Amino acid sequence: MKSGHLLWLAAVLAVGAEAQAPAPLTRDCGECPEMLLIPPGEFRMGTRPGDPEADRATGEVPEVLMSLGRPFFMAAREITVGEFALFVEDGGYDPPRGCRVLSGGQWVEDPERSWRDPGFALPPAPADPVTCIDWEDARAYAQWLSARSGRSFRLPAEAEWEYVARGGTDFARYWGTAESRQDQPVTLACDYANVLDAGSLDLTALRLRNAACRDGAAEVSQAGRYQPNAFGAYDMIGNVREWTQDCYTASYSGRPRDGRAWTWQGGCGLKSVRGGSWASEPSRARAGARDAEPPGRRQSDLGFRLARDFERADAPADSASGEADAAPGAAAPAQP
Ligand SMILES: [Ca+2]
Repeated sequence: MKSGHLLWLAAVLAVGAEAQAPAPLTRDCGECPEMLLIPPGEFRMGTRPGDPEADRATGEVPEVLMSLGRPFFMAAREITVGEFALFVEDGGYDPPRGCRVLSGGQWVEDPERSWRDPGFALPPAPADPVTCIDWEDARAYAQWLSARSGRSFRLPAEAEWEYVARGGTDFARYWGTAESRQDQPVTLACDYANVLDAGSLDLTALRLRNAACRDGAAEVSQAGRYQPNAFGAYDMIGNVREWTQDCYTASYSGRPRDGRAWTWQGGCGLKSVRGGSWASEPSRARAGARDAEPPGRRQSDLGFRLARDFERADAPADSASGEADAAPGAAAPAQP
């Protein structure tokens, strides 16, 4: 990582995480996604009990204070069809056919659909987010990319995901509080996200509430097409739902408070899925909204993005000889 990135990190730490500025981008290999260097910080994970959109059934209420003590990297965009195709061509791995797709307003298993052909009106473009990817497919991609790049890519922890999705705000959506209620127009949504919009109802036949605006995409849209949040992350809300590392349980009680993923031995029946998609009604397209899927689920509105730790190798050579993996406090004094 460039030493300028560390100076940026030191500046962010000095003024606090509230003063959010776009995070610097780095790319670890030619095939690697652009990664944002996310500063450490505290945030409230979850939703206030009084929020009319809060879904008590998923455990997003009450909020819990999370303290992420280390910087980390989060992909600026969802992993695309083109990026995943490189893995399949090189990695000797190809997810089998069979994917849940929308048909007549219902999600149905279609044995012929796959990430190559998720059944959209138009064939998926290389720049579209990849879909019909289950949790193990996503993990296999991360392992392949790690071997290619020498860096340790992984799925984001659920807390990391929400921290980045909020972009330094505590709003339900990173574009602000205005017009964000489900029973009111959410016109800003279409500037920042591919959601279930007024133009997508005919094609999807979904009988759900929709954002009262038009985002120009009835199904998936090109990754990074809409405005990013304050960190510079695109499509954290909408486009495709995203896998996280975490096992899902409908409570935050007992969860690690330092941003680590919450998992347990023996695997888990459900994984936490975040962000909502092109097919999600407004109440599901929020930073605090939680969803859950079995790890083997492949569905045409479900994809992923990657994260990775801030590693020793990310510190410039003149500070890499210090203590263990570069903690922010140790990294800050580095000279350019
Ligand atoms: Ca849309």
